[in-house]
Amino acid sequence: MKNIFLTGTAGSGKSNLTGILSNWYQQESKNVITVNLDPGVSNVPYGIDVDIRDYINLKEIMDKYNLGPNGSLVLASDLIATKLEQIEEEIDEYNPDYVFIDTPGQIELFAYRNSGPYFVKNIRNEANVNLFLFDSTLVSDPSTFLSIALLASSIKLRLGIPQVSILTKKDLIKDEQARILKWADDFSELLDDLKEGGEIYDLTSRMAESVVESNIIDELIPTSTVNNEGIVEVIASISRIIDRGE
Ligand SMILES: Nc1nc2c(ncn2[C@@H]2O[C@H](COP(=O)(O)OP(=O)(O)O)[C@@H](O)[C@H]2O)c(=O)[nH]1
Ligand SMILES: [Mg+2]
Repeated sequence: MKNIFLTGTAGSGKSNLTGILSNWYQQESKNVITVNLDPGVSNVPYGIDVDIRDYINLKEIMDKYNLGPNGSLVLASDLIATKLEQIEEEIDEYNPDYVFIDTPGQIELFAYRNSGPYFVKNIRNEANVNLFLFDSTLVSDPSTFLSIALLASSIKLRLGIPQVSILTKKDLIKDEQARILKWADDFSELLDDLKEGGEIYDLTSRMAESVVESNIIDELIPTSTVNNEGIVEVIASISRIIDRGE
């Protein structure tokens, strides 16, 4: 099985894109399933095949350990790794070729604690890819763009698998799109627009240069799940990595 993880800041469009992409594979008669790894989610816009909430119950954790909503989410995220075997067994019943794995809204709970990276590194796979989502409503500001690009690098470091960068919700931005794509391509453009002076200039210029020149972002693919723009490009990118091993 080939695993496609979706990561990004809360609300960046992970669940929406999971729905659209898994549907596309289904329509192409591929053997595909979806896995929800977010123990705290209440509604998702697609049919879930394997659900972490069947193994981890947030309400039970709150009651049992006397925790508030935040504490129980942290504990629930830490428990994800302990359910790997059961999740794998359930996935195996479908014998899928492609598995779309929607990750928790709070990316820091998934990527910066040990459970998420453990899950990613140890789940059975012929190939893995991580789709990292840049929310276009956030990254049209240069300083936020740089911050999210650093987050993308940091996720790559934590998960250690090939990564595709996606600019979501392109229908919500207009002229800004061209600027954002320029920043992803050329750090001097980003630096110009940051207009940072003084003591922070040295920091931002080094960060911008390392993030852009290291090709962490490589290509930023603009998408919209409202009109399905960019979806074919994302699928081509996934296929290059997991089907052709590029
Ligand atoms: N306009 C627009 N809204 C989107 C798009 N993708 C997601 N959204 C909205 O953004 C919000 C968060 O999306 P969701 O998929 O739940 O994000 P997640 O927290 O990363 O899983 C929802 O209200 C979605 O309807 C898009 O391409 N265009
Ligand atoms: Mg979600």
